[in-house]
Amino acid sequence: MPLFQKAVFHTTVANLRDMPFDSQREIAFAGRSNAGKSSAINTLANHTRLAFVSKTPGRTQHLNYFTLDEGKYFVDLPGYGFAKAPEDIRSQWEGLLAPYLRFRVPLVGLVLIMDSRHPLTELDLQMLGWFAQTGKPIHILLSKADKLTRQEQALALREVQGELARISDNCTLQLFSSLKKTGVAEAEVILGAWLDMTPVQETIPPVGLRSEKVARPKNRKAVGWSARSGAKAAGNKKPPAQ
Ligand SMILES: Nc1nc2c(ncn2[C@@H]2O[C@H](COP(=O)(O)OP(=O)(O)OP(=O)(O)O)[C@@H](O)[C@H]2O)c(=O)[nH]1
Ligand SMILES: [Mg+2]
Repeated sequence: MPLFQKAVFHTTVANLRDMPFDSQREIAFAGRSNAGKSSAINTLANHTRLAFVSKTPGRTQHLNYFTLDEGKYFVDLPGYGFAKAPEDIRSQWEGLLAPYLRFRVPLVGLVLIMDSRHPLTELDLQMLGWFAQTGKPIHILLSKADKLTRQEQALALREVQGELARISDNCTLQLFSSLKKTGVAEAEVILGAWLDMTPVQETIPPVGLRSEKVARPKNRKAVGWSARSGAKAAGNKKPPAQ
């Protein structure tokens, strides 16, 4: 089961004073408008319409909180780089985003989404350099990887990795596609560790028991214990009293 499958929408925040007070750990998703932030949240949550996705850039306007587990959140941020009036951009950045990213105590790390076809734009570099000063980690998703060939993907990874090495030593990187749902397990490892959430391991029955099930005669009921072979498999336990 995907680690963030339980995600549900919690609240939209337009003022710092309205931040959820019970948050212990949260991860913010930032990046250019249209880079695929909301889509990435939906993909990680294995959900189609949790965060609002749109072809029109600039649709996510405030901070959208999604509860993952008690006191743990993903936060979808408004994108940057979409032409709005300069005074709107400044007031949103100075009044909400900058203080949030700089001072929010439960914020444990930033996921920076960059379109794998146009990574490291001027604004991405500004964001990277600026957030790196908090000392908190950054995980980069090179999004829309489905639009690149394998060769181009490898090249994009290598090039961005090279640039990052010069900017920050607290930064990790991977390819991601919401369309193809690739990169989810890789992201879960990093984000799960930040949030102190561990993937639930599915219990796979021992090989012997699986083959026994296949070999079971058709007319025998599927019970957990069988007198002939089950005692051994069940650790020599007696069958429950009838
Ligand atoms: N091919 C492809 N398209 C994608 C992928 N991820 C997102 N898109 C598309 O890109 C567009 C923007 O996606 P959003 O998730 O809304 O982007 P956003 O970064 O949240 O955008 P803003 O909220 O405007 O900042 C939509 O049309 C998505 O369907 C992907 O992995 N592959
Ligand atoms: Mg969005």
